Amino acid sequence: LDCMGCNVCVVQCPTNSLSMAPAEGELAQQEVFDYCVAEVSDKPEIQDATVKGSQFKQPLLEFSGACAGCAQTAYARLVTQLFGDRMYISNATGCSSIWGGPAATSPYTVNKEGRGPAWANSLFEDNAEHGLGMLLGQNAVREKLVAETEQLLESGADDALASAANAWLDERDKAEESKAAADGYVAELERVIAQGVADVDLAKSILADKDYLAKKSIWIFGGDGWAYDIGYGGLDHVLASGEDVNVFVFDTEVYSNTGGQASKASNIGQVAQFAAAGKDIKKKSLAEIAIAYGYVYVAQVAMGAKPAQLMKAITEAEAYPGPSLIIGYSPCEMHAIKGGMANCMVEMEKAVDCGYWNLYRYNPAAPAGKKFTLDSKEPKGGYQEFLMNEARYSRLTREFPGRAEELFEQNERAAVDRYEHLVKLKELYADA
Ligand SMILES: Cc1ncc(C[n+]2csc(CCOP(=O)(O)OP(=O)(O)O)c2C)c(N)n1
Repeated sequence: LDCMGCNVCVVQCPTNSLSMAPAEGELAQQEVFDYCVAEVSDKPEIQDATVKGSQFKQPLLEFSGACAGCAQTAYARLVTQLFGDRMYISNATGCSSIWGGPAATSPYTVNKEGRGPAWANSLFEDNAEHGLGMLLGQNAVREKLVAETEQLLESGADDALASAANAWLDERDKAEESKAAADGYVAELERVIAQGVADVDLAKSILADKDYLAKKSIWIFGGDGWAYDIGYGGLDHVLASGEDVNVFVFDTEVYSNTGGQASKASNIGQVAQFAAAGKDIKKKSLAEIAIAYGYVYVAQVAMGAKPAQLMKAITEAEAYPGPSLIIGYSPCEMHAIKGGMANCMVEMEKAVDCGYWNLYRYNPAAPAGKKFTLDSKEPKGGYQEFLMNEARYSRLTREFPGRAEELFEQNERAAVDRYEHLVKLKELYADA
């Protein structure tokens, strides 16, 4: 009933098993669907962080008001499948704050235990700082919980409480282990309060903050206008802080939500507002600026091109105990792709194949010689065809044909240089 009709599932299905049909004829299926949602249990044994295994996990982002075929929601949904039950999201103003927080309803939801992403939007210009604040606030509460737990142990806890409290102290910074340890500790706290067999006031005070016992996953979401331009100073500050936050940039190469203004992520020859005759300077390499810190996890990904690389990037970023930045290529309505947004994922693959977009990961936690991985292959050609497949470029050939030829050539040359540069980086980091 909530299908947007984008057709992406039909285009992407590896076994061509799907087709679109008018909803009216399918309503009899609704009962089956409702039964499945309510009654079919989770199957943890087939769930993992692979492309396939992740899709057996419950998405905690459901029906948003995004444009049909939007790439942003596909990325965000996947992140909620992996970490949604312990996830905090700080969302920059932009498309993702509009489809992510339409106010009257919320597309973010909870699992059967009532756990789901906690979400808030501050401002366009201070989203990274807002996300860092979410982490620092939690750290303060958790430090208080540690101090109170130590006090509780000193004040005389029975064996069962002491073992649950110590288990939580030991496991509290491990994502999965801390969940079970927190549940065990909460059960013991409730028992000693009911039986009056420990410092009840202290136990109640710990229980009041029980939501903070399990380790959380902090995510900072936003578009390229936020990350490359208006929120950049704050983003840089937060990445430099060394704190354990994860940033996901939905890179549509344009300010999508306000009608398509050029950003520093826009590319040469791309037509956008404030670049009506095609942008004449190249895209900023936000990823490389972040890599220069040396202690920031950085990845460039494109779901439709190499989903396995995307899975690695998301899991490595989340596991890295410092700041992480993932930049996801996000085809958008604004690109006016031939055939429409049903081709969203196909277009990502084309972008990577021709070298318009490159896939790589920089992992500070990897051993020396293995920190930088170039995940995309040498470009296969077809660069100009790729540009001509999108009206954000092709329209320039009608409006300013001479300039179009010149700028598109520059765009391709910049891509060739960029790939050569990435190969050099690979060699450089192989020795570092
Ligand atoms: C300081 C400030 N300037 C401008 C705006 C208006 N504004 C809201 S969203 C947005 C565009 C966001 O673009 P981007 O970050 O690329 O995200 P997208 O919509 O493309 O996902 C703008 C300009 C604002 N909210 N605050």
